[in-house]
Amino acid sequence: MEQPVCLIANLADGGLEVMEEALEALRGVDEPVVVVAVAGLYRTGKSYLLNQLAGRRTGFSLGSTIQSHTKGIWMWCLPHPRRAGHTLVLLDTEGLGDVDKGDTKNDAWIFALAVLLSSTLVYNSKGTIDQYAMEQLHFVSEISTHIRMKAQAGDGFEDDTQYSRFFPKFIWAVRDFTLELKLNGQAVTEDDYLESALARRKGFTKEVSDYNVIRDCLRNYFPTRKCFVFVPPVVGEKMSQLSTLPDSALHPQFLAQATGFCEYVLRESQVKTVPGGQPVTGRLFGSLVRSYVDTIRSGQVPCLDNAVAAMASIENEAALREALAHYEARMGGLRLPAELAELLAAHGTHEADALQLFMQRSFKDEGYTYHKRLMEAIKESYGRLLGQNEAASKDSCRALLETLSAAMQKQFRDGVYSQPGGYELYLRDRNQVVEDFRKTPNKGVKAEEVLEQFLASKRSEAETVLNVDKKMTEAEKDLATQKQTAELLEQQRKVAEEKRLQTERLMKDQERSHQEIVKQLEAKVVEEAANARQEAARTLESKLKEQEAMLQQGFKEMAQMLGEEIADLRKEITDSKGQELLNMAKVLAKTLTIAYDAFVRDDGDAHPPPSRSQAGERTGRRV
Ligand SMILES: Nc1nc2c(ncn2[C@@H]2O[C@H](COP(=O)(O)OP(=O)(O)OP(=O)(O)O)[C@@H](O)[C@H]2O)c(=O)[nH]1
Ligand SMILES: [Mg+2]
Repeated sequence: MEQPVCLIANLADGGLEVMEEALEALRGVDEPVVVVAVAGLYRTGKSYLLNQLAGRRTGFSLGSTIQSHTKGIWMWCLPHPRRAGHTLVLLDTEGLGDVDKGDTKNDAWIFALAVLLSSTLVYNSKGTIDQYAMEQLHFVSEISTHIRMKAQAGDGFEDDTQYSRFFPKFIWAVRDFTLELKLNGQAVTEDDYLESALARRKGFTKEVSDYNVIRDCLRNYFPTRKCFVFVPPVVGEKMSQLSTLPDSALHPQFLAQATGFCEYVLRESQVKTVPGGQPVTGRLFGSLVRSYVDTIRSGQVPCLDNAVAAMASIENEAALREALAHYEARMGGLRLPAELAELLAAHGTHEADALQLFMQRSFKDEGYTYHKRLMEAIKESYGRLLGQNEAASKDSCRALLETLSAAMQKQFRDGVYSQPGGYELYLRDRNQVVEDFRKTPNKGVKAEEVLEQFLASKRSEAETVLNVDKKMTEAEKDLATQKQTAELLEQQRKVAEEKRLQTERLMKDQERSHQEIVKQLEAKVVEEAANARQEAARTLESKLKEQEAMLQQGFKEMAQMLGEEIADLRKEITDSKGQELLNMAKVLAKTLTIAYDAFVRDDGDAHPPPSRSQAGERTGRRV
């Protein structure tokens, strides 16, 4: 993307609108995305800082007046400079607190979206982290009215302990910071500075409680925190021409600080994930944006679970279609009639590939609904193809027999066989046709059956020739008739054998298909369990840190509460869920396996069962 585009427009009436152009661009991004959003008060150098992160002097538009400049949320997708195969998505948000706008509700939505969409959230402010700066972050303490985790919270209260699992890393960027980083005469780091600003106060007065509430929320919701301070990049009037100035004109300390900030953000920002640990690609990111904004527009509070479910259903449907199209395209490339072995081999390969394609793309497929639908669709398509292959085999065998027996047919019409010794001649020619037919390759799965029908249809013809053959005695004629019956019975045996072998192969292949499904399901289960464990492990680590800080500051009760959350997380991680799921996968694979016996009817035809009337016709057929 050469330039940033508007992702979410902020309409004059305060409503939000997702821009189609941006969604279109995201649809083309199949890579996982690392999303860095910057939010904060208006006119604090947010857009400028993001351009630094993009490694460009221009990009996100800066304003040089006192008027708020960026409107809505802008997006810039760039190849990630540090991680091959990843896309860096930078989100520039409209400045908060613009008095002209006077709409704090709209501000709250912008902030909530920045939280929901990013994997790293940079909060930008100017001066120092003082009480005023903290108060500007009141959106954090109001977040539970703007973001829900679950569609239905049990007791009507949002369980905000869950936020920390899914919220982004939090970075506080303090601009125009000109003070010395010292506390009580001791040099401290930027992170110490932030943590000291977030320290709780003891006491039970309203002032103390107000003081603590934002700090508690910040610490609890954003367990991974970092602080960067920046001196002013230039002094005086040059500030308004910042984007045109070369690096050499900037304060060296600012340059060093900006480099440190960019290094950290690019190195530490994670791929955006959603509950369950599913990595988000550009395409999925687009559907998240759409789902959140649509919910806000409808007057409701965006809910993570709902958005992820909506995103999963879109993606699973697409995964199903993609996998089926792959299977059908590959199977459609087969030349019919094909021998069964060739068909089975192709089905085996393409079914496994289709499954893999589906597994790679699908996620949160509750009840394996989409997986089942895929298997059903493959089964239907496979059944159709087996039927087409039989029809093609029948057509080509019939055409072949017609060609091979054309000369014999003419001789019959010309009365060549209606003379003494004609029957012997007739038999010789017919046997030659059978021999030539058997020698011809690529006849497909119905060769013996069509040959049986051919021979049966020739029986009355043979009897006519036999009856008029004056050279043969009545006893010889009886013997010839018996021989013919025996030959027909032998041919019927061959047909039955042909069918038996084919059914056996189909059934054997069912076991192969089953094993393939088990293998792939198990791999998926292991991957999903690992994602969930990683998600829990990350949360555990930060909760432990927080607990230690609370103990050090003497807040035993809070540390105890954290202890309960920590115990739950530990249990979640060590749970044998993985094994349970593996067992479930095995059971499930059975229901997902194609039952090939459904393809094999009484008469051995390999396609979906016929209607009742058709079935009657068939069973009524006698040779
Ligand atoms: N004092 C100061 N000014 C800066 C800094 N960085 C950028 N500016 C200037 O501040 C003005 C606003 O910068 P932007 O990056 O547009 O600020 P913003 O926060 O995106 O503003 P809004 O989009 O209106 O919210 C521009 O003239 C910049 O050149 C900084 O670190 N300190
Ligand atoms: Mg801006």
